[in-house]
Amino acid sequence: MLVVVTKTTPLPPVRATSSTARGRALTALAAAGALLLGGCASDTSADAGAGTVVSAAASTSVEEAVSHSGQVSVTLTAAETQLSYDGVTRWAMTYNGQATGPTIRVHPGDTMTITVVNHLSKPTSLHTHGLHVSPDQDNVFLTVEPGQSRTYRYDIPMDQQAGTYWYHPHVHHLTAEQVASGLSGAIIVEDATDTSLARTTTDRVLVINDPPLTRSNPWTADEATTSGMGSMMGGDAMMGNGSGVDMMTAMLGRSGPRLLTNGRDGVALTDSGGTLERVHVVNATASSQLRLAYDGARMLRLSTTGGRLPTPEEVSSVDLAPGERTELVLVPGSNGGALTAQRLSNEGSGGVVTNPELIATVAADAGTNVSALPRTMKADSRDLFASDATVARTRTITLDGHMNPTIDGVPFDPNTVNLEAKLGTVEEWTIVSNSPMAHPIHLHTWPFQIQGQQGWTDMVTVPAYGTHVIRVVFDDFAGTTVLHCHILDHEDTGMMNVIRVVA
Ligand SMILES: [Cu+2]
Repeated sequence: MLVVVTKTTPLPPVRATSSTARGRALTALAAAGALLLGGCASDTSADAGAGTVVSAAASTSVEEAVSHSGQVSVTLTAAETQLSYDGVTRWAMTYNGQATGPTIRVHPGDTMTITVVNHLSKPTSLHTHGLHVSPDQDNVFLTVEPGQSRTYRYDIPMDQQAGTYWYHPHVHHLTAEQVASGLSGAIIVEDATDTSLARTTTDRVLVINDPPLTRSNPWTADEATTSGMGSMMGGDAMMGNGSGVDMMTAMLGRSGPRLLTNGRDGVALTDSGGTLERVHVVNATASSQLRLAYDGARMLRLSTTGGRLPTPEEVSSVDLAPGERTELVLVPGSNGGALTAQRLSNEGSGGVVTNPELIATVAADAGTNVSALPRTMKADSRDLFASDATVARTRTITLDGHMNPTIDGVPFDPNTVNLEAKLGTVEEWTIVSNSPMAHPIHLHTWPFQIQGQQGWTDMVTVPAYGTHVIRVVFDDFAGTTVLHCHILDHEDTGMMNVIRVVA
């Protein structure tokens, strides 16, 4: 089996300098009080444990595994690690010792093989978020025990939409901790449109998370109450489920002091050689709704969370729930440009809770020739809401609860099937929220469409006391998997149901 791992073009960390775009952006952000640098890491020798100490140079780029002759094989070794950060180090859980797991690039029809080696002290597992693959292959009921390994094989179907997907652990009660601590990476599915785009764009992957910036794991039981992570209101009543966070954090979802991009305080996109800057963006946070904005000349969106749009569209901002992705072209102004993100509240009617945080700067000499982009892109043109569409079944799904949110009032039990659907049918779900929080609901395996919104997705964010109608096409694969809230502390406390699709 061919294994090709190459380093991508390194993305140097951003340093404030003069009147460059990055300096301008950092100055503006610092003035807004948004640069909440960790600053709590110092000597790390006592905390290194069995982890690997990596150098700053090694942590400044994301490795890539690219499929050749229809195959790609990757090993992901999960371990606790000390990463260089802000001149010192921070504790993290990593794949292969890197702040961001390797990017895996595949095509429809490829076979992707991933071996997870678990050097953590607790079980882990793997989920390929958004991929339309068999639930028997993307099996989230399996675990990889400490000291063990497991090899997952995924047959990417020919009808897999090109776009931005990602992988992360999915062990009940442990998902929030492991994802928030850094275990994730991007999967990019490429098709003929990518071949066309590659002629005129420089392709980057930006994995955004907000991990703890502490010397050791802040979610061990005796430290949780003083970590201050994710809890805007404090509180020290511990959850009884081993999640390692207080009740308020479990309710709001855990989040770190600032957003990191590929493990750093923003990255500089400086070496495009005059081509357009194209970025695949993954919201890999455990609970943070992001609002992306850009102050350069133009921002064009090529993909929604679930695949390509038929044509590039100009946007002024893009909202990404935790777990969602997008693909953007960033056209610089005369001084370049800065891509920023604000974190939105999950409570009530939402809204901004942080000032803009820097994600990436675009150099002023990057390409500006938007007319070089393909006018039409390969996209799945099916409209599940077309007037002549056939719906086999309708159901209402209710999101309940505040401190212990659930789906249809039933906490997760891996041995109980909560919903059963028939292979080859389309269902319409009205998802009604009786909850005072927004919940980004994710369905595995089968992509869907949201009424009133364009494009495909695998996630729908239902606002507090709001309703969304979605239509799901249960094609290609029978089997059993889950739907759940992607505020991962909600998933871990039971906001997850089992769905079985039968032939
Ligand atoms: Cu939720």
